[in-house]
Amino acid sequence: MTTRTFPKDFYWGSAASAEQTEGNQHGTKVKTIWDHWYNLEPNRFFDEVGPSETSDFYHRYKEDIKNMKDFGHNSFRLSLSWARLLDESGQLNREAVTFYNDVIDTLIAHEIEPFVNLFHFDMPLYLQEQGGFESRKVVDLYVDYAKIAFSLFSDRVKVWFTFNEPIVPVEGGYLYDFHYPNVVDAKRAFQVAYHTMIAHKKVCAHYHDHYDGKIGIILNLTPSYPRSQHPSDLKASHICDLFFNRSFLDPVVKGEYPEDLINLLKEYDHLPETKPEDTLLLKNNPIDFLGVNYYQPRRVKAKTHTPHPDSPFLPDWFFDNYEMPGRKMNVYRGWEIYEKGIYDIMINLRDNYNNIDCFISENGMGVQNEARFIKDGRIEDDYRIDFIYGHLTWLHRALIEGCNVKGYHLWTFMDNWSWANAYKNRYGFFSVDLETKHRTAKKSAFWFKQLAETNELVH
Ligand code: BGP
Repeated sequence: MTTRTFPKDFYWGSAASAEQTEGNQHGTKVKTIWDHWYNLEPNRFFDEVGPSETSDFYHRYKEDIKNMKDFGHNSFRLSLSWARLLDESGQLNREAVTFYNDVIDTLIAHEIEPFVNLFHFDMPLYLQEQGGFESRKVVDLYVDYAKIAFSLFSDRVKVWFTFNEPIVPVEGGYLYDFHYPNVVDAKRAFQVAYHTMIAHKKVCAHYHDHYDGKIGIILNLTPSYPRSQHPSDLKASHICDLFFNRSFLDPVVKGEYPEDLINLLKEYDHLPETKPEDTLLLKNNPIDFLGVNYYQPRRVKAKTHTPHPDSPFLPDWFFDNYEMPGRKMNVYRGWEIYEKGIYDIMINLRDNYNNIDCFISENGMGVQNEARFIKDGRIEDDYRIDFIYGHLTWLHRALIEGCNVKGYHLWTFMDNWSWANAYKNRYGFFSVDLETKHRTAKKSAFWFKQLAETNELVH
C-alpha cells in the first residue's frame, strides 16, 4: 500500500453554483435565462425539471456547511447570483445581501475558506435581452456588479473568481444549441467569448487596484490528444486545443491570444470586433489563481469529410472526435475517464504558463440512477472513490514534479440540478431526497473526510 502525502495547507473541498443549488423560487430574484428557457421549452430539460426547486441551499445552508466541516472541508466554492443581488434597475437586494453575508460568515465560523465565483452560466434575462455579452454595455454592467460584490464581501472573501467555464455559454448558447439563447452563429460566439475576456480583465484590474486578496478564473481545460502522430491528426488536435483551451487560457495567463487562432479566424472572416484600448487591458491584468475543471480529455483526428460550404462555420470544421478503442469509460455518464489528463494539464501549466498557482476547481463522476447503489440506507459509491483516487494519484505526482497545485475540489457537495441535464447525473458527496430534501452522506464522503483530515491519500 502506497501513501501519498499532500501539503498541510492543501485546499480540500467541493464546488457548487447558485442557480444549481439555491432554488430560484426562494427569495426575491429576477428571472435568469434558465427560468426563461425552461418556460419556453421544458421538454429540452431532463424529465422536464427546471431550476425552481433544486436542493434548497437557500434555506438549508447552515446544515450543509456543518456537513462540509464534519466531512473535512477547509474550503468551498459557491457562486453569487447576479439575478439575486441586483434588480433590473441595478438596485441592491438587501435580502440577498443578508443571505450571502450569512453564508460567508457561517463558512468562516466553520473554518471553511469561501471561494466566491461571480458568474456560473446564470445570466439575468433582462441583460440577455439587451444582448448578453455580445454587448459592451452588459460587459460594463457586469463590472459594476463585480464592484458591488467586492465592496460587500471582500472584507471576508479573499479568493474570487470572475467566471466558471466561460467557454461553455459560448459553445452552448452560440455554437451547439445546448444553452439559451440557442443561436448557431460562430461570429456572434467569438464576440461573446471576446467580451467575456474583456469583462474578466476589467474586473481583475479593478480588484487589483482596490483589494489585496486573490482573483482568478475557472477554466475547463480538456487536453486534446491526436489519434496519431500523422501531421493531419496533429493539426486537427492543435486547432481543437486553440479553440477549446487556449482561446481563454492564453489571454488569461499570457495576456494575448494565440497567433494561430487569430490567423485562422481572420482567414475565415470570423474575428470579433475589438477596440484599440483592449490590447493593453488584455496584456496587463494577469490572474493570481487559476481554477481548473477537468472531467475528460478530447481525442481528435483529422477531418474525414470536408464540411459543406453552406453549413455554418464551427470549430469542428477542422477536426473529428476520435473514439479511441479501449478507452476507459464512466459507463454511468458516458464520459471517458482518463486520470493522467489531470497530470498533463498541470505539466502544461508548469512548462508553458509560468507555473501559475492553480487548483482543481472541479473534477467528479456523474452517475445516472445512482439510487441503485443504495445499501443499508446510503449510496456505496466505490466507483467515485476509485475515480477521485485515480485523479489524485496523478495530481500528487504533478505536485512532486514541481507544479504549483494548491488544492482539489470535487464537483459537487450534494447532488444538484444541472442545467438541461437537471437531475440526470448525480455527483455529490451527499445524496438529496428531492421530496423531503433530506441529505445523506455517501460512502465517498467518509473516505474524503479521512483524506482531507490527514492529507494522506491511501486506498
Ligand atoms: C460542469 C459545470 C457544472 C456541472 C458539471 C456537471 O461543466 O461547471 O455546473 O453542471 O459540469 O455537468 P452534467 O450534470 O451535465 O454532467
